[in-house]
Formats: sequence, C-alpha cells, structure tokens
Amino acid sequence: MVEKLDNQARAALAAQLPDWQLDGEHLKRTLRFKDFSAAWGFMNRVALLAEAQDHHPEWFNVYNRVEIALTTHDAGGLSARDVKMARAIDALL
Ligand code: H2B
Repeated sequence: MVEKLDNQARAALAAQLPDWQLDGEHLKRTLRFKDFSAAWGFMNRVALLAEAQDHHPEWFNVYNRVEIALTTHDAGGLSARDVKMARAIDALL
C-alpha cells in the first residue's frame, strides 16, 4: 500500500516542482502546444510513461491544451508516485 505524502513532503513540493500547482490532493499543470497534433503527441508519450510506471494521470485535452492532475487513487491522495510522474513529465518537455 502506497503512503500519502506527509505535511513536510507536501511543503517541499513548491520548490521541487515549480511548474506544478498543489491543489488539495492533486498536483496540477496546464500545458499549451502548437496545435492538436503536438498536444496528442505529448499525451502519447505520457501514456507510455503511465503504463511503464503503472501510474495514470487524470487529464483533459482541448485542441492544443492539456490539463494534467496527478493523484494516487490507491493512497487516497498525493504520494511519491505523483512526484515521480510529475518529474518524468517535466523531463519530456
Ligand atoms: N494511477 C493512479 N493515478 N493512481 C493509482 O492508485 C493507480 C494508478 N493505481 N494506476 C494502479 C493503476 C492500480 O489500479 C493497478 C491495479 O496497479
């Protein structure tokens, strides 16, 4: 069973992941691409990461915009899996 982040770990997120917003039990980031094709290409790459890590984003796409919300369903909130996924997504960009 994966553990939720404790308050100290949550407080460190702003410095560790400056492009992500902490919103309750989600880490959120909105990205804009040149067009739908670029957005979809990015989503494909994230999908491969998600499968490899067995950790899947909640997300929403309209044309060139991709909104991502990370949380760990098995923990009922944020865990180290979300931090790892956010870092991996950042590394794709
Ligand atoms: N993704 C996310 N975001 N949270 C989870 O707890 C989770 C997941 N659990 N992907 C995985 C799949 C689990 O359901 C499977 C059975 O390993």
